[in-house]
Amino acid sequence: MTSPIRTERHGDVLVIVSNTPPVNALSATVRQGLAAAIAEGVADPGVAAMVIRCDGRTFFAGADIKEFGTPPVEPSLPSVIDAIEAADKPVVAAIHGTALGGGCEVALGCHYRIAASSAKIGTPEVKLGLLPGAGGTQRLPRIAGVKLALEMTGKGDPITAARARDAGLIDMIVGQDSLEADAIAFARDIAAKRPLPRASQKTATADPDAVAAFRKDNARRFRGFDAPAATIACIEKASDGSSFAEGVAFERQQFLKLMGGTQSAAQRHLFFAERQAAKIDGIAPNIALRPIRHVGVIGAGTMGGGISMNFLSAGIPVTIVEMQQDALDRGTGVIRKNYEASVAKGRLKPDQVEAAMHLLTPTLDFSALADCDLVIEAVYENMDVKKEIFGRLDTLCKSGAILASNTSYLDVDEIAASTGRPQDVVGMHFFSPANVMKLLEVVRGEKTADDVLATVMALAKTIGKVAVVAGVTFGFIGNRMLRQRQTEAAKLLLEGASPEQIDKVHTDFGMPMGPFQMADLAGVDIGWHRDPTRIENIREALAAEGRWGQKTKAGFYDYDDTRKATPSPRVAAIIDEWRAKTATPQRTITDQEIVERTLYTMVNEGALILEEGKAQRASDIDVVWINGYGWPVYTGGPMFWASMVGHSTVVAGLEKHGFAVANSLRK
Ligand code: T1G
Repeated sequence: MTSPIRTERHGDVLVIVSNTPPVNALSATVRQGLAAAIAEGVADPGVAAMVIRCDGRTFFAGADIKEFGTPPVEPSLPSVIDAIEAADKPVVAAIHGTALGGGCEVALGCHYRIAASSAKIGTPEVKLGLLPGAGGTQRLPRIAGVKLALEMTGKGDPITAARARDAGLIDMIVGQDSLEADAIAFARDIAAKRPLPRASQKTATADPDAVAAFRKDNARRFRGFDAPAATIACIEKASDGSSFAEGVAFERQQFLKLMGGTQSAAQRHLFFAERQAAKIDGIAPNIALRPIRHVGVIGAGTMGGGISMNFLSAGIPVTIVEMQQDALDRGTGVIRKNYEASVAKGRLKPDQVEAAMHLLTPTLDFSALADCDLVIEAVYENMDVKKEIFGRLDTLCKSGAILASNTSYLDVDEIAASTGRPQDVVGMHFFSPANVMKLLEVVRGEKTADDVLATVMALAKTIGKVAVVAGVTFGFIGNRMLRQRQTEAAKLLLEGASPEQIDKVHTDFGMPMGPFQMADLAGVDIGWHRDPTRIENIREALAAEGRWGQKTKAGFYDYDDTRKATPSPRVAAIIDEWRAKTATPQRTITDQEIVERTLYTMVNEGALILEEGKAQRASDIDVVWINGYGWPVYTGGPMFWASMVGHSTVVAGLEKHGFAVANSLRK
């Protein structure tokens, strides 16, 4: 088998090239090839310096994640990097694309690093529940200091080549197209320079204030995760006077502990699950897509405005339609306000806001949608209104236009049937706030054409969304499962649990909030029939009293001016009234019962959704809950979590409470 590593002599410079599509992952054969090439360069008297570079779209994007959990194959990455650093001739890393994880560590093992101006460098291991396990936690602070090392390894986001140069991580930035030539020239220039700068021989200055501040500033972000604390401990070890060897030994120990843990298994599962979700079973990956150059949005409310921002931010012109001028002005005003808020947070520049707003055409004229390639309807949830709109779009829009509904649970096939072109109709279920939430449920109707589905799935990536294909079923994937949780939560209230107890089980589990905190945020009056004289359950009793949630400073909780929630004696009284009214026997509800009835039932519903073919794969359901509902990342999503808990345990928990169990969970 030919090695993915080749060497090329450019005079007295040996260029070591990796060619391992798609992202030059540092698999066993790559490591073997690298070790052999370095040995070749060291041994060859005609070689004065070496350059390591990669073909394809990127420098090494890290260890091969697919190899994790399989028996280790020599040489290990740390030993390859140690060999690079120990070489008695300069080794220059020539970086393009993204030098990530083990790829960044290879670069840190080199004596010099040059990068193309668009390159990025980073240590994203923490996003896989790991830490840089090939010397990165020891070399990075020795070169770039404790503060930047904490940020890079603790948060996992890559930094630009310019920032890396300013931090001393990159020695020179060169043009995108001249990387190899400039690297060879650079290597030749420094070939005779000694001593060789080896990161392992540098020292990192302790910075306890930075460590303390980093821990404090990110406490909320790191809640529940194991990897950040381990990473910070390694950075501290690198700057507490320990030797490099002691630091690396500590790093290895921490790394192996995380690698063997459930959190990393969960986060690695999600890494591949998110990439898998983009694939549509039964449709060729190279199917011709429909061009989307102009998007129409119907409704300038919260959802319509947020949806429009996604396209504007991606440079795609949007025509937004409303019925009333004041509603239109309010909607476009909110869009600008949201953008300006991003400027205030330093996430956007003012000219970017103007560029985006320039692409927006607000109008009261529905016929302005005639030439759109995609029209997204985002009006309130009423089937007759939606069918009327799609009927008008059918006669108005050009042939080949994609007609999408942002409904969050209505029947997309019924909507499609109100047109003469159901093959062009699809659901695009955004999550609120639509300009922020990453999830997009793409609802495949019975007649939705393959190229329509594929076009929308590809478009999702363009607008920075994680898209998942869902079938037509009430509430699609996410909301259908959520309904199980909400239904059981309401029953548990009647039987003896309190909103606080139920919510605490969910927040302890790692959810951002529990069912009742979520109801108060979204609005207790959502879906309410608005008749205060007709009260059929606790929720309607609250709504009838104007307890609509945070917006009225009273819902299942009472809220002060800072929106801080406190348990409500009035709600406790209402609950007691309903317990009496429904003659529901009271009993002590355990936290475990709450888990079984509110989380296991969601897993069960997920299994039914799969059995009915309304989701392509279990991992898609995990992607939905992680990106749309804040399910804790370190558990991998409901279906992965259930497999870790054990299906037999889940089945037993469901049967204990008399639930009909999905067959697939019994397997
Ligand atoms: N290992 C194996 N496969 C990988 C991979 C990796 N590191 N990175 C990407 N792939 C696959 C991916 O599954 C997909 O496959 C294809 O490549 C394209 O990826 C010791 C422990 C580089 C920014 O965390 O962030 O080093 O679906 O769709 O959007 O300290 O991939 O086509 O079959 O994502 O252009 C650390 C992970 C590893 C970086 C490109 N490295 N990769 O994004 O393409 S741990 C990472 C990415 C480590 C050391 C430790 C991104 C990308 P398929 P893609 P993209």
